Amino acid sequence: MEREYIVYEWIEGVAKITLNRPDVLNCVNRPMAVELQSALDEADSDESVRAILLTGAGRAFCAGQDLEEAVPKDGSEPPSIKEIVRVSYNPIIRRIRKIERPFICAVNGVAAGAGANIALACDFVIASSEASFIQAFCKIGLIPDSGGTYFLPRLVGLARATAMSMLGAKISPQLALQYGMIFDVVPPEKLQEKAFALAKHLSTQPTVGLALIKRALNASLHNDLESQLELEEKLQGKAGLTQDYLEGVKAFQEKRPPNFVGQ
Ligand code: T3D
Repeated sequence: MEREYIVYEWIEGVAKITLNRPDVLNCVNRPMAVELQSALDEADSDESVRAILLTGAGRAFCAGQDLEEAVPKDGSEPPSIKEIVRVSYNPIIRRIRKIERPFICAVNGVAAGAGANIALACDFVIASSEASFIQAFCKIGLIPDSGGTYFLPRLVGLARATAMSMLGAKISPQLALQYGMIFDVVPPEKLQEKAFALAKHLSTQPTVGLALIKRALNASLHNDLESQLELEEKLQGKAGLTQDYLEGVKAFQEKRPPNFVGQ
């Protein structure tokens, strides 16, 4: 698929996906949402992709929904907001959680509205020290979508999730780190290097094992202990059948670094 608003690159086993509408802070219009969904599908269907890195071009990560598209200035009929959420955002969030590869989000600048919540749905969020997170929805009469009302309270607790959602304040990456919302904060000039190094590292790890960890952690967000213990038993059984498990144990016994093949 030809893509205008998304750059897709395969780099040493890592699919790097860049949101690319820098003039409007990478805000998401319908074509961009379609292209992002197709880029995620391309990464998912490529077995040589063992980690996925998401970032933004220019000074922002993503300013959420394109408000020019949501409410056209020329007075033409706006698309239904419910429909935008259904066809643009929900499929992106589902893919980020269901695609069983580690997702690393390099938040290079402001992440607002759906842009913030696309980042928070990823497995690792590394932010530039000049980035920010804004649950901007309340400022225009909307509610956090793109999984915001699901992930935020689980990441930071109900009190902080409520404050962020109802006040829409700009959250610094340092505060986000302190709250447990993100994984790391790095200087802006180091962001892409550090995020790629993490993605590259993950791409050399036991890919099936990491996929099963993601599946177990997804389920833990709603399971009780008994169900989770049963799931762990089942998934550990699968992990123990992989080539990489045998290689990991063998490498340990032979006192050498493992060579994981991702199977
Ligand atoms: O249909 C639906 O609405 C349902 C889906 C909802 C999901 C959502 O994401 S709702 C939330 C939508 N996003 C926002 O409300 C954020 C809007 N943007 C901002 O508040 C600010 O731009 C930022 C705080 C993110 C950054 O501020 P600043 O001062 O660094 O930049 P700026 O000057 O405001 O923006 C630069 C340009 O990007 C500017 O265009 P211009 O004046 O240079 O031609 C601005 O209009 C444009 N831009 C930024 N965000 C959006 C946008 N254009 C359209 N839509 C945007 N979301």
